[in-house]
Amino acid sequence: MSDESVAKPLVGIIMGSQSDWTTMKHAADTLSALGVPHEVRIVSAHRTPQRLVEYATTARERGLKVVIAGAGGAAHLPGMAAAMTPLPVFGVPVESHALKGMDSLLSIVQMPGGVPVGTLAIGKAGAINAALLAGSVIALMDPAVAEALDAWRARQTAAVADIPVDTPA
Ligand code: RP5
Repeated sequence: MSDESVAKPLVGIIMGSQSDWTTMKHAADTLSALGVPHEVRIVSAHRTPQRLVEYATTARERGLKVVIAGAGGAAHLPGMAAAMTPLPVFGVPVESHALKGMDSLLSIVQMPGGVPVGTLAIGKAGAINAALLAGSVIALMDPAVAEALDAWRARQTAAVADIPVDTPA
């Protein structure tokens, strides 16, 4: 289930740039694997500030339950989104070229008390985990998603070998 064409989206994935999509696609793919309807948008805190205002201030009334926001560099998107919606916001620091995502991480994680952003790891792992956390929130009210999450974890466990093997250098 990939987008709003199938069901009303419960999770909104936003990102600051097209260049963030290779990272944020992992969040979308993970939500699809869990059967969580979601939407994906490019919303830049700096380049499209009015689009961000519109998106964040209408997110709850449009039926979204969680927002996942990915950005890199001076990554204000998750924090600004959190400032304008009461929904849980999970922030994904995208790996920047100059500083390898440390700038993104620190920009997202150091929110002032009172405006929370649940900050994940830099890059792909953070995008996947943001989607799993969003899935956990949706699972509180949707038994099918709870079952999908259990199955996802069981598959992950089953995929771990007992003994390591040599791999080509
Ligand atoms: C941020 O600036 C975006 O989230 C992106 O990670 C970074 C670079 O954007 P581009 O210059 O590649 O569009 O706003």
